[in-house]
Amino acid sequence: MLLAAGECPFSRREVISKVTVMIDAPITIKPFSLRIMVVGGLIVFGLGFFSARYGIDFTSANAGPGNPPSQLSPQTLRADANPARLAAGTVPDANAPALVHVVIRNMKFDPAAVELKRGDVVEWKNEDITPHTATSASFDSASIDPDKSWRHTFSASGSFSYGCTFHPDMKAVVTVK
Ligand SMILES: [Cu+2]
Repeated sequence: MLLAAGECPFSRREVISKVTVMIDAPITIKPFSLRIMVVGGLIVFGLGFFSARYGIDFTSANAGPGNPPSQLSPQTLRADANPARLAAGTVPDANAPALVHVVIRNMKFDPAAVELKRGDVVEWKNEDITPHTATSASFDSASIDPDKSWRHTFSASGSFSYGCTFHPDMKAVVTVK
């Protein structure tokens, strides 16, 4: 049988019956189960929407009225972004101990004189290629290797002259008010 372009070898009736069989055969959803799927899908969607929108946690662990919201809920994220809480974390406390840095570089303490208040901490960082110490009558770092540091808390007021036991020329002072 010869066919012209675009002509179908099946009659119209044959095509309709084949397509109908293709549509009808594998899909056997009853109206009842289809309704359940639609309603169930809407409920799941609704719960998910309200959970995301209002931070409602439907899990049993957090269902109690007194329980705090879970860590990842939007409520927690909003609370963390609260400006007052952020400000409280960034405003420095005048009474908090300060960390004062002294760099040991080119055989010198830099700065050679630091002034702090009682309770402050001084950190000596050795940026030379040889070991140094920060040693006084009341504190002694022992050897601080290159790229290492050592900290000391000054709890008493006074003037503390110190130096490096390896290099007697290296002298500096810490004054505690
Ligand atoms: Cu030294």
